[in-house]
Amino acid sequence: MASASIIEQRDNAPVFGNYIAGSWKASQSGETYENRNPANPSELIGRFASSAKGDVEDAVSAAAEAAGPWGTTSAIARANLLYKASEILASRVNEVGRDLSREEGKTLKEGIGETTRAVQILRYFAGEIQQPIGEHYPSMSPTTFLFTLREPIGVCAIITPWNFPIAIPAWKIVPALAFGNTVVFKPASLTPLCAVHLTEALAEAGLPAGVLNMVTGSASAVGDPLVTDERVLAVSFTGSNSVGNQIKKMAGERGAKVQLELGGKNPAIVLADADLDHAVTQVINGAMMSSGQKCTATSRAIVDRRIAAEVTQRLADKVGALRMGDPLEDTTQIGPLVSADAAERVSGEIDRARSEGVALVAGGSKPDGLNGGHFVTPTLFGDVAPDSRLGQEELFGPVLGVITVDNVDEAIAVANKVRYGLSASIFTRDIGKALGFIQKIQAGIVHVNSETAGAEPHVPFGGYKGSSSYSREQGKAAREFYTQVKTVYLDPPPGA
Ligand code: UN1
Repeated sequence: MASASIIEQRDNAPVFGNYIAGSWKASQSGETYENRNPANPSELIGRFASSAKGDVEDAVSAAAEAAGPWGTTSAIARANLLYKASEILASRVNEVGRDLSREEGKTLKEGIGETTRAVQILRYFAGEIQQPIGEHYPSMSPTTFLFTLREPIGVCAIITPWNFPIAIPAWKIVPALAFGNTVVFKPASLTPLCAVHLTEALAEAGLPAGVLNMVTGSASAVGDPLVTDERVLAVSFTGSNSVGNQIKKMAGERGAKVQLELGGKNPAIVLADADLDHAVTQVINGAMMSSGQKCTATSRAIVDRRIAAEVTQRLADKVGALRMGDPLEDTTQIGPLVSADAAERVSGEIDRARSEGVALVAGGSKPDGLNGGHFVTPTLFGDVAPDSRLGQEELFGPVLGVITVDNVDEAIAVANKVRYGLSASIFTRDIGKALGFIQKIQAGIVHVNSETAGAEPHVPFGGYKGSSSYSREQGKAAREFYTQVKTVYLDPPPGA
């Protein structure tokens, strides 16, 4: 870690500042909050600025001031800078991946993998920004040169969740900057260290002061003043539906452009002709990796009745064999949940399902030992009713429910009967059934014979129905959100 972001050492732990107008500084109040390792809460990772309205105003002022010059910088210069940031971050992948694992709790392998994804996003947009940014049209008039341009919007607010603490900030911030916008970044308060790493890589690559500003703190103290500031013209948010809907109201009401990525209740359909070994492995990966804390996680296995007993047994064997422990250990497959609150909430949902009589097949017990970390045992429920709470509500934890159906049509109907529509999988060897599923499933991301989670950086990402706000992120889709179109009618002066 370069030391610029550390503004002091207190009781042997670093204190990190906000990044505003090109410098790292304490919050105006000087207050900080603690960031602890969820696998071992006695480990204090650091203290971070507890910011409020005044800090947000400073950050927005800096971003507003930088917007003009940055928006007119050559795209090639912006591309070079992003590429340089990719190289800086690439040189730190192991260190940043480890910090990701320490503050979020996913395994080291996943932490390094996610950091590598952020590097890839920087590389991608360094190239993408060099692609055409307009179109040339024929005109009704033979002398008119009629074309479009894409221009930046201005100051963007980027509000990100803790579950992908470097990839999601990267896939929002990098295209925002690439297309000439300036940014005020409010990372999740549970994972500010990854936000610092990303901000540092961009700052060290030579980003001019004010182009990217990072303000840490709580949703109410930082998020609210940010989304209501009239100078913020676009807001991109990933997180819960309840917060997303508030943001939509607050920012949408005053005319800002708003992009929301929200929850999921993602199904994996397993048909009787599927390769069961493969299907079961993929379903478990989709449900349990990162302790199920992905909006793309599989939370419903919708299984053909003829193979339901066998699939449930195989899933149970795999769930029971998952090695839970310190995410920094090589052998660990499942780390803790991100916080005590998260672990308590998910355990509460498991207890509630049990008390409602849902069949517990594996897990469900409370782990002990493990340094007092916020662990929840991977859990499998059988015979889940599609309309029950477990069949409908996003749990955001290592919990999978098996739903039994009679045929592929019923499977798709059940899969669609939730308010979400982010990702969905089907496991089958039957091309006709796979094609039918692709056509009928209400989901923004569709997998045939692979797990519901995962997102390559160069293709659109987003959901149907309550999972998203119709806009898409990443790849070419990102430019739709981070630019506005200007249509130009260029005519020669009379007589020319
Ligand atoms: C992935 O599945 O790798 O918050 C990415 C989330 C999603 C990103 C998922 N927006 O979980």
